[in-house]
Amino acid sequence: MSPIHTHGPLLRKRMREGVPVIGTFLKTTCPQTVEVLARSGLDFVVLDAEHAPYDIAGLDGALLAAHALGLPALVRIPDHRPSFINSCLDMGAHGVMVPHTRSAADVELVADAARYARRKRGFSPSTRAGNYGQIDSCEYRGRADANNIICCQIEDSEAMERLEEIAANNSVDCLFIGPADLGLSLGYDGPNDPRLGDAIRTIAEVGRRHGRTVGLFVSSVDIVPDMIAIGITLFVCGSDQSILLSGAKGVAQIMANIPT
Ligand code: 3PY
Ligand code: MG
Repeated sequence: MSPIHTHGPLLRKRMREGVPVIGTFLKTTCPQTVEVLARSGLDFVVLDAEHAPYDIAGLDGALLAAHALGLPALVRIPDHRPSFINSCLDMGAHGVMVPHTRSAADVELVADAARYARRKRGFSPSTRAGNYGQIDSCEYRGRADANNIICCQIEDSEAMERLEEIAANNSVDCLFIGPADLGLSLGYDGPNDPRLGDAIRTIAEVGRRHGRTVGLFVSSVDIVPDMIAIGITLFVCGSDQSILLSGAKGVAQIMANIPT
């Protein structure tokens, strides 16, 4: 059985059950970073093709490592192009994170590209996701539809206006809040503006009412318990780069503090 069918379903199942899960963004585009983080205990990683220089070959190498090691890996796509979504899922991504989802029509476009049952996604069984043809085609399509995760980012004022219609769309697995873009789009001053907190609570309430997992980007784990208390259960904390930098700064600081 292909690894996607053993690890992907587990993540989606845990999300649906409301079990808190945490991952990080990957911005360093080499497979070795995935290989190292597969040993970290993180629940998943998100390969950031929106804000890092991933090309298709970079994604393929990272997804190969994720598959081989059983680490669920989503791809944050740069835009909503169906061909890119299809490629990511063919290469074995466990799902896509969709930046700037502004309407139910946006969700529909992504779902058409991601779900075989809608009869618009291009089909090939000879992919990593299809276990290189070593699985019955019908069974593969059924499992892919059942297991792939669609995380829609809520990070625009238009998305706030259309939150109910986005959250009501059954193709959405997770409403993922992007606080930086959301604050910018709403015209707020910065991450500590209390109105941003209100917007996050609104998204959590609407998402939970429609039975969606609600996710949030956090730069540190300190606020995770408070966010779990309002129904947010999926977290992406920082990135490989921020984790590397904070570890290295800690090492440098220890040396700087030793009296000479
Ligand atoms: C944002 O904060 O805008 C994000 O997209 C974080 O993932
Ligand atoms: Mg964003």
